[in-house]
Parts: sequence; structure tokens; C-alpha cells
Amino acid sequence: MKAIWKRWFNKNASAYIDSESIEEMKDAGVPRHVAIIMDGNGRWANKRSLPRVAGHYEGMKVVQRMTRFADRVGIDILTLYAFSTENWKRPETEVDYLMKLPVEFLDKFLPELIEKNVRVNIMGELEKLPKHTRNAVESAMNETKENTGLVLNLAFNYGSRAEIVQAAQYILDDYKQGRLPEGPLTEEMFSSHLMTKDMVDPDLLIRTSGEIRLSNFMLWQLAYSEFWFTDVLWPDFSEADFIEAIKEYQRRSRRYGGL
Ligand code: V07
Repeated sequence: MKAIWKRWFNKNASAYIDSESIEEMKDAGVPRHVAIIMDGNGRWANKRSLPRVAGHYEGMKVVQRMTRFADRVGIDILTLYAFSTENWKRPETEVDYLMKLPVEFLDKFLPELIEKNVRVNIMGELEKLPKHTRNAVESAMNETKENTGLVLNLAFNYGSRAEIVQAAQYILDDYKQGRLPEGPLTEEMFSSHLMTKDMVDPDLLIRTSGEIRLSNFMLWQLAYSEFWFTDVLWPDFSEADFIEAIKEYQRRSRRYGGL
């Protein structure tokens, strides 16, 4: 099939991915924690002569679909890089729009997340967000905090070096207050001060849009993860692409199994 039709078909047939191939994939062992850098939204819009925010809106719809997919295949944690601390440097109108997206997303999607037993978690500095944004994400976290299904972990106003420095600061404070035992600091003690303290490390990192770098994303947590890159722009990312990434992950972990 021609690539362009394949894309169109995959996107529109997404709900009909046959359950047999899903079951097969589940049996081979899906990654517990998948982290995604959702890149290429602006470029997707540019290619269509649309404003960049149109790409962000389309990207938000893909967040919904991939959350459904992660839930369906039994992934435990889906971490998505929604907004980096660097993103404040973008034009004000674009930043304003991005700050409205969580509100829009949750207005539409929170009831379904609750129904699916999904727990929403935000990883990042919420203090600097506009009030309406902060209220929306905090109430989503609150309303889902008892849920025991998929964890939808959104990296929002997140930067990994700042997270690591913050962990060091917490450790210093704890030490001064006598809350830390004497003796050497361990990796476990350190990682328990990170924003991912109760999570396993990502098994698989996906980055869309052809960029092959980490851009200050989960530097500590990705130490042993498999990396999978694709040229597909985030608004075009489909269930078929997600399956391809998981299958490649399964091939690699079979090959290096036990190591
Ligand atoms: C954002 C859509 C995805 C592509 C990347 C940039 C634009 C979902 C959220 C979100 C955030 C918090 C929350 C629920 C949903 C989001 C921003 C941007 C800033 F509790 N998508 N999305 N937040 N984009």
C-alpha cells in the first residue's frame, strides 16, 4: 500500500486494530512504563499552512487516543512531555494557548479517564502556571488520586536538570532537619526525592518528529531505557506506530533478556 494511504487508513481504522494482534502483543510482554516526547506539532501545522496552535490541538487529540491505547494494552504508566521549562520562550500567544489545552483536554476527557480508572499525575512545577490551568490539573489529580489503573503522567513545566537539583536540595534540607540517616547517600535515597518517586523507570522512550535527543527529559530515569525514534510527526502518530515501537521493544528485550 502507498505510504500516504497506509497512514490515512491506520489513523481512521484505529479503533478496529484487531484484538488478536493486541492479545499477541500483550502475551509477549508490554513495557510497564512508556515515556513519549511528543514532537512535531508546529511542523505538522506549518506543512498545512495552519497556525502552530492547530498542531497543538491536533496533538492533544492524539494524547487522548494514545491514552486509550495504553490503557487497552495494559501499560502501567504513560508519561508524556506536554510542556518543558524551555517552552516559556515561545511567543506569548502560543504559550497562552498551550496553557488552555489542559483545561480543554480535561473538560472533554476527564469523565472517561475516571470511568477507565486512570490516575492523572502531573510532574513539574505547578506554581508558575496560570491559575485556571493549575486549578484544572490539580482537581484532575485530586479526582483521580484513588484510581488504580493506568497512570497518565504528564510532564508539565518540567525540566530534568531542575528536577535533579531540586532532589539534591530536598536531601540537603532533610539532612539538616535530621530526617536522613547518617552514612552514605544511595541511589535509592536519591531517586526517592525525584518527581517519579513511586514509579518504575521507563522501559521505553519514544520521540517523534525525527529529533534524536533527550532535550532535558528524565535524564536520571532513562538510564537503562530502550529508545525508539520515528520521523512521524506527533499529530500523525497512530496506534500502528505505537505497536511498532512496542514490538521493537519486545525484540530488543528478548535479545538482551536477563541483562
Ligand atoms: C499539550 C498536546 C500534545 C502535544 C504537545 C504539545 C501540546 C495534553 C495536555 C494535558 C496537560 C495536563 C493535563 C491534561 C492534559 C497538554 C499542554 C500541551 C501544555 F492534566 N496535551 N497537551 N498540555 N499539547
